[in-house]
Amino acid sequence: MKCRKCGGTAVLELRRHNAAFCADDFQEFFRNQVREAIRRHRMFTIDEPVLVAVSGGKDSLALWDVLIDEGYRTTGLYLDLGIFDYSVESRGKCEAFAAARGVPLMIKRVEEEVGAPVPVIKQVTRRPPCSGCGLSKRYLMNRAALEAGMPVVATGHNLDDEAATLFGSVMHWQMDSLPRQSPALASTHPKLVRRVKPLYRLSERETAAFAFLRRIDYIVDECPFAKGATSIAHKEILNRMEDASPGAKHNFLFGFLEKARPAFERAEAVVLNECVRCGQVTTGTLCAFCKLADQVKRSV
Ligand code: Q46
Ligand code: ZN
Repeated sequence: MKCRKCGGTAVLELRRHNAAFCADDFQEFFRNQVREAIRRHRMFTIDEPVLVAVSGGKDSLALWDVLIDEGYRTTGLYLDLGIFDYSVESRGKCEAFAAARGVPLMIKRVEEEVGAPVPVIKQVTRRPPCSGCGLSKRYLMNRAALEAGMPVVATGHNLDDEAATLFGSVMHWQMDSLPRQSPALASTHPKLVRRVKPLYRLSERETAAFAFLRRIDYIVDECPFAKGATSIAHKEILNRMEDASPGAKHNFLFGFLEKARPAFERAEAVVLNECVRCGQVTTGTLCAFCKLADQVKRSV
């Protein structure tokens, strides 16, 4: 196998691009995909500070690595979910990465912010752990960015994540999630920062290869609650389709973004209010995060 760029020995074959690359040219390919994502969706400019949400996994640390090397002014945000050893280890990876690269890392503990860690929230709400966890993460990312005066939060969602989310939304025809499925969500309220996903053009396998080649020390174990998640089942289905027909995932996601998504955008915009308690954005009067915190407070 030869590198498409330089003709040297290739280390990675990308079937969906019908190409193979050597280590150096693969890294350049990877960076180019991130640059293209940022440019195409006007995610942020070189003058804007970017809050990078990091979990300690390969995707978010690979993203942070690229953005630092591209010269962006980044701050990491690690949300400590209080999920046993997984959180202890993943926090350690983020702290070590930030220290080695000399970049600031902000840490917020869900236990402090909501009143209990994710495993307790799961018990209190009797809902799947990812439900309270996801809600808390979205809320805290936005609030942390606002408080720090940063206009944008970048997350490490990759092509596989995005395709699996889209698959799940389509399976249940979730009409409110479909228009929000985008690599870049604009700020629609002064208290909502932009949310962007600069890795949406890159597969999980590609971010793993990049993290390996860059010698990024990341947490390999998944969150223990990820096991039963439907998103994993959706990823498996999509992987089988990808094996049979390379590019299937890409076509599914990009076809939606380019052709179908506009049709799902709601005619009338949702009215956004400020939560009477915390002032963050909600469609009601008390936001879902404050309701969750109340529920936790009553039970622990
Ligand atoms: S951390 Fe939280 Fe994920 Fe764990 S509990 Fe679910 S949402 S799986 S990305
Ligand atoms: Zn609130």
